[in-house]
Formats: sequence, structure tokens, C-alpha cells
Amino acid sequence: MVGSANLNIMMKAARRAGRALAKDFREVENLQVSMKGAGDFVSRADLNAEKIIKEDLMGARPTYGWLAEEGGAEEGQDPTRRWIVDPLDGTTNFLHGLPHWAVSIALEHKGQIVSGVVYDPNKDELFFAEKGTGAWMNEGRLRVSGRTKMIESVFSTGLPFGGRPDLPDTLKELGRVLPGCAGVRRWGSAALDLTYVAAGRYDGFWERRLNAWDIAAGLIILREAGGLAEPMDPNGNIVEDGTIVCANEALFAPLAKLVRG
Ligand code: 2AM
Ligand code: CA
Repeated sequence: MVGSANLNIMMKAARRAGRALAKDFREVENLQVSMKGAGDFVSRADLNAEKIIKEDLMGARPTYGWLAEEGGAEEGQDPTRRWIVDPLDGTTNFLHGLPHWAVSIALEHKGQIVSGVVYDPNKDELFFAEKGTGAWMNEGRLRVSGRTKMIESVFSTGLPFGGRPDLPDTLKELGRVLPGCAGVRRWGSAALDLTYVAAGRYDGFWERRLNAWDIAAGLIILREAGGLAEPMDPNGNIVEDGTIVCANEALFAPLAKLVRG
């Protein structure tokens, strides 16, 4: 697929940051002996990846706004467009030497996500989409799964970490979903969770308490692959609220019903 100039800038930035992160990831294992050392090293790797992405994106489009996990928000001269960036989604995996993390870059125009790129350097999988032109992974077109039966379906979610207060609700939710499906996974990168639903690897995904940068790029990839997505509160907004439930067309309603209780 021939993408727009903006998509090409995003893909180039994602690959450049991904290469830098992959190099740092190989060092992480050696640092595990000193937990503090590993944590500081990962923070530096994360910041360095964000710097690379900012150089590429803001260098090419200096008037756009900026919202990123590490660097915060900056209004651009052009108030209608903004980059939404997570340089390293799946930081806990990265820190633990688990090869499941990604770079996530989205472009928002007038409040709508219009393009998204998620790059997993561990598998060299570049997921991308633009509004109206479908979703892709490397050279191939993406499509959500064709499963229709809950009992045959695999879903993904995020579980509360570090003492977050929503554990009781989460356990109730799992109690409703688990008995009727083939399994629930918790892989720790919301950006990759969304692209995996887009690729038909899982049949659906839900999570609360996410940030705009975790979801923005994956969301357009999912939708362009034919997936349905809503915030937990049907009257809310996915990117603003940081909640999402998504699946293929057949499984969306039954999954959303169980998750929402
Ligand atoms: P992050 O790696 O960029 O922080 C998974 O539940 C999502 O929650 C990820 O997209 C992850 O984004 C975010 N998250 C933040 N802190 C986390 C933690 N300690 N453990 C797992 N996920 C975390
Ligand atoms: Ca993230």
C-alpha cells in the first residue's frame, strides 16, 4: 500500500525508535542484577526513543501539536492536528526482558485519529492504517477474526497492577467472561493488544485506565481491520476516557455485555 506523506514519516520514526529500543533491550538482561540500574536504564531508553520520534515528526511537521507519554502535551500552531506518541508501550515487559513491547504513533485531526502506526521490533511487525484505506501489517492486509462463538474465542485484557483500586471489579468481570470463552490473556501492551485483535490473533480485548497514547494508534488499525470498539460507557469517548472494549462484529455485543456487567 502507498501511504500518505504523513504515514511515511510516522513509519520511519517508529522504525528508527524501534531500532534504538531493540539495541537497548539487548542490554537490559545484563542489568537485571541491579534492579535500580535496570529501571534507570529503561527510563533513559524510553526518553531516547521519544526524542528520536519527536525529532522526526516535529522536524517534518513543526506546526502540529504533540502529546506523548514522557514529554507531555504541547499545543501546535495548527490547533487541528496533533501527534499522539507512546515511545515504549509495554515498559514492564521491556524491564523484565520480555520481548513484547512496541512503539505507538498516531495522528489526530480535528479530534479524530486519522493514521496510526504500531511497531514491534522484536518480531519486525509494522502495523499501520489510515482512515479509509484499510489496515496493514508489513506487506499484508489485516482483518479481524471470523469467529462467531464466544466459547471458541480468545480475548485479552489488562489487569490492575501496583495496588490499583479496581481489582474487585476486575475479578467480577473475569468471573463473567472466563467461563464462556476459550481463554483470556494479559500481555501488557495495550497498543499490541489492539493490533492483535486487528490481525485476528485474539477475538477481542478490553481494558480500563489507559491513556490516549496507549490506544490512539491501535484504535484506527483495529477499526480499519473491521473491528468494532466502544468506550466502557457507551456515551463516552475511547481516547479521552481511556477505556475500551473491542472485538469482531459478531463477538462485540456479547463481549461488551459481559464486560459491562
Ligand atoms: P506502558 O507500558 O506504556 O506504561 C497494559 O495494561 C497497559 O497499561 C500498557 O499499555 C502499559 O503502558 C500500561 N501500564 C502502565 N503501567 C503499567 C504496569 N506497571 N504494568 C502493566 N501495564 C502498565
Ligand atoms: Ca503505554
